[in-house]
Amino acid sequence: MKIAVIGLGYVGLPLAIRLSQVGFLVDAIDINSKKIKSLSGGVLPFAQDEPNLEKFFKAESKKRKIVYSDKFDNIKNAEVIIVAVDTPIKYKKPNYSNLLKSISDISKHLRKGQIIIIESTVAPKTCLEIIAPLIKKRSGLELNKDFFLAMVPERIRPNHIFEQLISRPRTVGLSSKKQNKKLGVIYSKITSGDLDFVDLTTAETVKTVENAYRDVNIAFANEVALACEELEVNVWKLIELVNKDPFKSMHKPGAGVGGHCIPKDPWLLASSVKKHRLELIETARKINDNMPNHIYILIKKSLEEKNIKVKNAKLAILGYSYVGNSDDTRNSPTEVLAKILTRNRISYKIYDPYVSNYSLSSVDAIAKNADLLVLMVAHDLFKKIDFWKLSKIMRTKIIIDGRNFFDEQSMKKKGFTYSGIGNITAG
Ligand code: SAJ
Repeated sequence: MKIAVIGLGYVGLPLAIRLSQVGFLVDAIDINSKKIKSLSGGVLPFAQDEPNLEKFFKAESKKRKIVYSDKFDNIKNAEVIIVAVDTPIKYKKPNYSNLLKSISDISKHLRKGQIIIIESTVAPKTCLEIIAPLIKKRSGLELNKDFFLAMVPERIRPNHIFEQLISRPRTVGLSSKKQNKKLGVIYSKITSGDLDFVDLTTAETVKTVENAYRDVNIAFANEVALACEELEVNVWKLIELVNKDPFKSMHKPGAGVGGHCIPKDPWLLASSVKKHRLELIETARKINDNMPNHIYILIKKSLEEKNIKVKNAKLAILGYSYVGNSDDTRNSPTEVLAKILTRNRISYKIYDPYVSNYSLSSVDAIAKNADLLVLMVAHDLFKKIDFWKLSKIMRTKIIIDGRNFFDEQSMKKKGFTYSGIGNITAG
């Protein structure tokens, strides 16, 4: 069976590789010709440090079962077409421009009997109310008569892509039960996890709700952290004790919620629910989006306690990607903090070993003569920082820990004034 994959990003490329691994012929399509040239030449255009991605990519390239192309002509030979293009939001509403362009391009070459699978995250009812009508309009083909539609939301996280792709359960939404068997054949080869067959809208809602669930839980942890700062309780100790109850599982407060899933999917869900205001979900988004600003408040507080004028301060910021040990900077909380600092004309330098724009520097270089070091991203590499050395080159020794990453006592022993999200030691 030949399968086409449209959109070769963090989801589509690993999926194309996985499909080849399990024996399918794959037409891997992306409109970015530079990316296609790189892939066809055996060079990964991104995420080289994703575990196994480079190894598996090169192994499958040798088998020559994946054809990389920036053209849609070949999809007529595919039995199944999987769409994995990005579906960002703009002003809290879905921005489907890439998705609809892909669907239109696919429709031009669609033939009877094909199945289109959407793995991109979309708002509930998008398949039935936007995608299916667009396919009919562009191809003249009828849903469930000439073509079938499926919604199988991706469930992978950067740094764990293949580990999750081959094991996570998948929700398989279908326009017609007639395709259960064929989708079952494909996805049972991709993953050993359970396959749950549902309708299209249920599948769309499962994906957006699971990320809204995570966002609300993170927001709860963040709100408790703010309460703990006022109560002068260490939120990390508090969470450890709360989670000793087997029925509790508090998430981690932090310097912000970034990435391409969590900040976006709650708004996709909310965009489809018209009659009921999703107050808790929308409030959670506001709490999480405010965390970089809260870091700024902690920075100001720490500087003032040392009688350092904020406008004269020099800051060193550790980490720019949205999550530890990743080069992915989408919705980076550090980007938000940097904008706040710039707006307040505060001098800062950023170092992130994973992000090319910020990897040419070093911890020492940004810490030299700095007054305050703020950790925004929990890169394992930062565990190796020599704070004895930093204590000699920084002008003032202040640490703001945005991820409960450093050991408070160890920092204090080295002469640093330490505070962090949910952990404000008096004075
Ligand atoms: N974060 C917190 N506190 C937490 C967890 C995360 O502040 O307790 C922050 C992170 O620092 C990051 C952001 O939230 O900035 C997102 O982190 P994430 O761990 O949720 O990572 P994502 O965005 O890659 O989430 C994906 C999601 N998977 C899919 O959308 C398919 C999410 O549903 C998964 O739970 C997550 O991966 C995972 O844990 O696998």
